[in-house]
Amino acid sequence: MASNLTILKQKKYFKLPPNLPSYEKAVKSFKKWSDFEGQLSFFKDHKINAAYNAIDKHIQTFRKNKVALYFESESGEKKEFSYYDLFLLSNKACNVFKDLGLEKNDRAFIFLPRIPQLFYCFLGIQKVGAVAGTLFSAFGPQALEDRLGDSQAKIIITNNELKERVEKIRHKLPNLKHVISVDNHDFIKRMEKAKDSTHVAHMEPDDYAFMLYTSGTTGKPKGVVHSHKAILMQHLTAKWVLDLHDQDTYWCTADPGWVTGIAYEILGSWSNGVTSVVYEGRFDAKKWYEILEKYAVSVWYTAPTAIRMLMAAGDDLVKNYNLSNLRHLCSVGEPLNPACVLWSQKVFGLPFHDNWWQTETGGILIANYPSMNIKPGSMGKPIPGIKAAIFDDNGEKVPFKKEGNLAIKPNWPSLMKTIWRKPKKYRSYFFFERNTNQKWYLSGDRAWQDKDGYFWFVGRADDVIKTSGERVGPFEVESALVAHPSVIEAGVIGKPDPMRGEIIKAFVVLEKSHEEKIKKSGEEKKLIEELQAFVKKRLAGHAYPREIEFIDKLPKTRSGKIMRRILKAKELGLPIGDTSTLEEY
Ligand code: 6R9
Repeated sequence: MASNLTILKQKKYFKLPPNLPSYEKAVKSFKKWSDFEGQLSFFKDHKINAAYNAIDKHIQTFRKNKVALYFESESGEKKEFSYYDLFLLSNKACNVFKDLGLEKNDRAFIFLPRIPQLFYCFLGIQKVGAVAGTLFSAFGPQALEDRLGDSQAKIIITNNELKERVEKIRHKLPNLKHVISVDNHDFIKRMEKAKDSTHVAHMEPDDYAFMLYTSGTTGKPKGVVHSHKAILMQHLTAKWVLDLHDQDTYWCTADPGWVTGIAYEILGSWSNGVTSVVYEGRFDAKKWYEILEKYAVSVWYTAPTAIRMLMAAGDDLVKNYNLSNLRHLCSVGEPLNPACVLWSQKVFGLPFHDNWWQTETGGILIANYPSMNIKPGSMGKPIPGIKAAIFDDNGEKVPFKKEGNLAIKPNWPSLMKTIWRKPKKYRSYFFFERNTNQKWYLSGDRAWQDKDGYFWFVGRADDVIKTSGERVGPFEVESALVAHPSVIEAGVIGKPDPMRGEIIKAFVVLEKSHEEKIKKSGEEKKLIEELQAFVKKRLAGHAYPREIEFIDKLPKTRSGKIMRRILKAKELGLPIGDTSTLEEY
């Protein structure tokens, strides 16, 4: 458990003066977000475009020929792109998409591994004025169908390998006009022929710029939609929290299928003019240290599971590398154990700085800043301009040190604009404070605040699972399992795991004949593996249950809802709690 008493005094470890020299002063002097709009580039008609702000604005500056992207493929192939290169390539992509009939406000999705095409196609879609969406390359046909169907996407950009999964469901997607493979001769030819200048769509600040599907407790994943002006928040937080400077080489290890990859590997990072590293391959401790050393990375943004895996790889390994260029380390996605912060202080001479946000918030909202003392285990303090507070279930603020619901005062520039085609769901994120009737955004996380103003994460208020930093809805996994002929019902929970934060555990009720067969033949293990492979293929490589237990009956409410809370309590040997709504069990 995190100790409130351990305070890590920030030595003057930074080799550059931090962009936010005094947190307190910044908080005090903050008046309104529009005071910062000068940091954005507007068109003459006061309209904007996020892609223009990420890339094009640099073309008129000394950064024109600066490296924007160092790319290394899984097989070790290296490429580099200047801001000017990305400007030209995203202009071409924009023209290709326009030619194919993509228009303002249409949705276009990218289903690619972390390769350069992903980045300039994303920017190209935004330049059209269309809504850019991303999809993890681990997604299977069901996950794709849910997202492409709900968003009524017109175009999907993929590669030859992943295309097969799209083809399987294409007949169910009447709105999908083009499946473009970046490996395909036709696309390559179109890109070659396309003009390298374009008219970048002038958008209202609140017009839609990108969308991402994310999971809740129930139902299918929901389309969280963000506006062009969200880049203001991403820009400011990349400056204040990630402390990006022109001299930096920055590595954000996130995949753009996750909001972190969009906000801090495309938009907020490039809008600060930084040189970014992108590595296509998966996690590998040796390879990661190699990348940090080879590219002389100075700012590194990663996630707790990766940090724990690096810790597990041992202190001797890291000693083989010269990582003296590292200047600032940040982490997001799950609670960062105090042990990780202390370990990084020991091996890198720098502590990891935890920060907190969500797909829905569009940018970092609570953070540990370079100029502030870290309390290991705490998420830090709200961004200047952000008001965060803890509420009880009746909408009343609770005193310091008391656990409750973490809520944020709207409207910061990157708060989601809507949930795609689900306005009711969008409204359900907000509540009114009991005594003042002020409106707040409800995060769905449980937390508490200490007397110094630091926030401490406790857990989710709902059943959403975070495994290796990925957000997974139990319902999606349950639905995938139930699609298997042997499964009658399934209940899915997040089970605490020292490495992955949580793992997915499924309790499965088998169809009678299968149950008997298994009992007789003892082929339980084989069926477990079959079910795991089934979910992986259908849903996503990361969203499969690492543990499966067969049970006779699931605990349910009288209205028939699976009570995951009870499955979890039983699994952890905890008291079951209130069972008044439980059906006879
Ligand atoms: C950016 C991102 C959001 C949920 C969030 C919370 C968990 C994120 C955290 C953290 C503890 C942190 N979370 N950062 N928990 N400490 N520093 O992660 O977005 O994928 O939408 O997940 O992740 O539970 O509500 P997203």
